[in-house]
Amino acid sequence: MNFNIALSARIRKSPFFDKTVAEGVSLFSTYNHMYMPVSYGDRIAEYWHLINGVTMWDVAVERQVAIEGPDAEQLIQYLTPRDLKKLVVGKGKYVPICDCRGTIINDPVLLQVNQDEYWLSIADSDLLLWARAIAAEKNFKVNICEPDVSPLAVQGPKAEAVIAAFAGDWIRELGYFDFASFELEDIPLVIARSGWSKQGGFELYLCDGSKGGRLWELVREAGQPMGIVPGAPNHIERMESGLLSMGSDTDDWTNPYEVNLGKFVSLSREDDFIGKSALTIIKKNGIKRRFVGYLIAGDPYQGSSEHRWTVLDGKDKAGFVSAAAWSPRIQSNIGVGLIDQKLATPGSVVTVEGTSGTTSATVSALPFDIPAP
Ligand code: THG
Repeated sequence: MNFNIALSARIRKSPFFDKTVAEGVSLFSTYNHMYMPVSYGDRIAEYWHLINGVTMWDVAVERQVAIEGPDAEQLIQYLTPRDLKKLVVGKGKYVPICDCRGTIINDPVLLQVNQDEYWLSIADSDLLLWARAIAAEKNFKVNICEPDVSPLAVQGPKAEAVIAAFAGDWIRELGYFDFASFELEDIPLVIARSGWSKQGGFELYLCDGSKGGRLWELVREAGQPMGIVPGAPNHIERMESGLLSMGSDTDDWTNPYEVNLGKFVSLSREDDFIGKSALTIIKKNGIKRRFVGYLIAGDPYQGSSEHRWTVLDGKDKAGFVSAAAWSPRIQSNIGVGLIDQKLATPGSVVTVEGTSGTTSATVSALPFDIPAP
């Protein structure tokens, strides 16, 4: 292929953009109408840094939808099937959001930052438009905006040492998904123990975009002794860990039960929420597809997951592979995707029509089993 994607004002830039360019970012995707760094040239090397060391990621594309006002809690509860009665300031929650058909339209991390103020740290869809429309139609008293907040993730087994080096040892006590405010020099941050990997780590929510460059430098310096390198959400590790990539793995009919998020749907709630009646019927009838892993035969796959690959059961279409890559720890090509429920049992053998030809694949549970090194 011999083309580029045009840089235009319509596609927004992160406060860390100039730093990522200076660091040699070589591959962008788009996400929430922004450039999103996905590699600095060697995604396998970045994978190993994430598994064994520590990496820093510009994930400012995880935009915040801030909802504040007297009806903020009510709106949030109406937006998500998850029961948030026990939510408190300082504890984050993963809150899938569905439309009235029970289709997942976003899977944000929710932070209650104050009594009447919530941030939805969103995946790639225009949740702000949805939330504003729902709030207006329901006459909820809320303000909804996209604040100047941009997450920087520090992920990997050595991430805690990096964050402690500049923020202090108190961060070691932060529980999973817990967060607190912090000032680094004069840079306002929210520090959370979270991130889109299963290797452990933190997210620094930068609350003043003009200080992005300085924050990048400070984290880079603090991480020097631990060998920090720039990286990005890693497609190999996320597949191994079974983390959902909304929009890649989901389509216009994907419900939470299909993608192993049924535990976040509380049909027993007394109050109504968007999608409740659809999800009740889906639960009663049982799901027809399931999100699974695939162990895919063939030489190490080097390409990108530009399209979904068709999965066949004999001659019949049985599902798709939404992303695939070579896993250095499993020593096989792996993929994830939705498959007919009758084939979702680990061990089922199917055919995959991949970019480089037709091959066989074995269905695997998620997360994948990682052999001991
Ligand atoms: N961090 C922040 N915002 C985000 C993401 C993030 N917004 C977009 C995207 N990622 C949202 N998607 C996910 C998907 C999975 C998880 C977090 C965000 C996740 N899941 C854990 C799991 O599946 O094991 C924990 C779920 C739980 O038990 O609560 O971490 O990464 N700020």
